[in-house]
Amino acid sequence: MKLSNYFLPVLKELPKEAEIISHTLMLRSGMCQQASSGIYSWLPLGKKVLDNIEKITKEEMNLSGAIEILMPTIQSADIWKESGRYDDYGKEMLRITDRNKRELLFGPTNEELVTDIFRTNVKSYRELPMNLYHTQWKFRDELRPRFGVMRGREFLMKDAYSFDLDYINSIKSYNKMFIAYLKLFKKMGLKALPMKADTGPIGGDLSHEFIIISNTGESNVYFDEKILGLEKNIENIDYSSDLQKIIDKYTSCYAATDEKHDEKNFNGKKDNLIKTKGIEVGHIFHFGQKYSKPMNANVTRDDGVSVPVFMGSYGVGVSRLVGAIIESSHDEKGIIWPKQVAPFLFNLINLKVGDEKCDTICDEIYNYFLKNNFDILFDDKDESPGSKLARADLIGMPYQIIIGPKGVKEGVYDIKLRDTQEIKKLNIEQLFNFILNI
Ligand code: P5A
Repeated sequence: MKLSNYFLPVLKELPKEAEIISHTLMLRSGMCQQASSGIYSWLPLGKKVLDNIEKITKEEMNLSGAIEILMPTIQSADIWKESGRYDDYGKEMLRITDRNKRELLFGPTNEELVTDIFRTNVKSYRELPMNLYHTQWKFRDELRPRFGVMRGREFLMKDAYSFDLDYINSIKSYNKMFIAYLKLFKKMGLKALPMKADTGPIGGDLSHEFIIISNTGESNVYFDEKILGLEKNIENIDYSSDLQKIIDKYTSCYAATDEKHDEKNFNGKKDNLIKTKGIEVGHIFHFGQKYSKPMNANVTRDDGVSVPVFMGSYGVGVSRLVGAIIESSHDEKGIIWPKQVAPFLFNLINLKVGDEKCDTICDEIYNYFLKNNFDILFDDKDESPGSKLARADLIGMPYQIIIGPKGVKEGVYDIKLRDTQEIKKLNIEQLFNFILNI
């Protein structure tokens, strides 16, 4: 993609409305724009990151055996009245009446709707276990939308819902999602720690939040530092192995959010208890028959008896993650994208547009990328080298290929690694090899 043909509305000034660095950097690098309080339009760079996060989440859901569906954003109030949550949800729920005076709502979550889909279609224990998921926009009329996409009113969530015949099997499904979450956050280049959490309006007897440690996080968290060293090779864990053993390692290590924290339950060395702040990027729940009972989502057992299914639900904050990743990966110059979610891996920068030799070599490199199907952002704008380099650091692609008259003369080109600032000097052949080996 040539920058001259792209839409990257970078801001020169510091946006006044931003309170935290990720919000500032998202606005400055032209990733998103506020449409109204807590509601954002996603501009091309932001949309690419959102898609990358969604893709990683989907891939792991599919590997875990979950099946993708797509439910609508608008739901009927009737099913929420059946579950009993219509009144409980209060002012956070955006309620709508259509032209026929039917009560609708913009879904804040989908337990009721997925239970309705399940009960209409599944009648026998033979079809279990089942896990249905989708990635869809939610609306919660938050009292204090803030920090940009981190606490929005409209936000993108991946939500999965498990269905099992009994308690024991539903815990197995919960465990599977527990592992899937550890894996998918790692695939995004993040360390998310599972912590005992409050179940809030979703309900149930068991829940874990997945927390990224960050000073700007809204949650106070407490954990035994041992948890940081657990399961270093989580990506190698097979879903068919004994997951309970791994879960036990985590749950026996103290880690709790504010609501669940009780110093009496921490029996490690006092110095090992870390008190800090974090960002909740995922939350998993086990709530058994809370929805299936009132909504009559029953299956027949092998002895012919009909029983309400056991359920859990599992959420990843896809749009929140865009901000959360920036919170945990930036410096004073701008964003440092982890490779796994970067909008482009490479940023090719022509420092002297109009110089015949610089233009020729840049075209050669750019065409090489196109030929090999690599995504690259090519800064071909006729601007000062200083502002081009500052913009490259701000938007934060992992590799900058910097082409200027001096390098062209010597036949060596600079590749700058955004995270360490290291500069490699490579000739054209070495450069092409470097690209192919990433
Ligand atoms: C789990 C899936 C649920 O809604 N029902 C379906 C369950 N859980 S949750 O904890 O309420 O939300 C799941 C994740 O969504 C993100 N999130 C938000 N992101 C941005 N702005 C918000 N206002 C917001 N609220 C929740 C969080 O990452 C949360 O873990």
